[in-house]
Amino acid sequence: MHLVKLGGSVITDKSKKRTIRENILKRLVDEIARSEKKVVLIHGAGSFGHILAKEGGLANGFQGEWQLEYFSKVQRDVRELNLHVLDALLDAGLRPVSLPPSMLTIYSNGVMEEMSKELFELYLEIGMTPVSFGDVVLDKERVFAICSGDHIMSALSSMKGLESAIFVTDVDGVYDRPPGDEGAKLLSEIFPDSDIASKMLNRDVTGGIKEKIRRGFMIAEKGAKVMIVNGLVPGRLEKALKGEEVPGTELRWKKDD
Ligand code: IP8
Repeated sequence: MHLVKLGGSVITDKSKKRTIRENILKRLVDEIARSEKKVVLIHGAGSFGHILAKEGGLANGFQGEWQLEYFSKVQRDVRELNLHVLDALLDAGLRPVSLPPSMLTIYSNGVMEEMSKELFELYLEIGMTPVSFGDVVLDKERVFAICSGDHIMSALSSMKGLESAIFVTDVDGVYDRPPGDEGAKLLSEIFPDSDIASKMLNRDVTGGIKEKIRRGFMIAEKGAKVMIVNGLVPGRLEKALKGEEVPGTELRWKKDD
């Protein structure tokens, strides 16, 4: 089976509140269906979560009662996005089932305590497509926390029979220098001790790609193939799922495996 995370910046327009990129979502979901692979699908929150979560300061936990309204609204909005994803999957002939993190996990000081893999495994076994997504969840110390899709990816990395984990983003992968710079080269693979990985993992870069790389290596350590691919280019996700060569970056745990 395969874990696929559709990034929020791919399936939504991140700059406009609650705006879906309908055609891209539809195409990516069709690619999953055409691959005929067993997939657990995770999606990010994009403009259905991040804008309001930031306004409500939800990432830092409880500071005042006023934030609870934001907690509710963001939970509501990411469910709306989830319904769009479920509809797209149904249209593609798959049988999705939604597994919201707020009902599967609890956090402690911003860290996920545990997430049951059993439900995901059982739904897959009966031929359904489990779908989970970035959400706002309860936190024992901070009252609430943001559970990102990347957290869910690594939490599910010990699922039975995991072959690959694919992070679908709006870039080709990891570059040897900022992608806008002249001569920047796409790296086809990186290792935890690569120069670029340590640069990415230090504080100088934004949370998004850094967290993906950190989580990606956690999954690679367990033995699955981990890829970052560009979801804006048609066909790449389908090929990656089928194990075919695609431009992108593989996150490898060791040089000799
Ligand atoms: O888009 C974030 O999930 P992500 C979830 O996977 C919220 O990072 C509610 C902002």
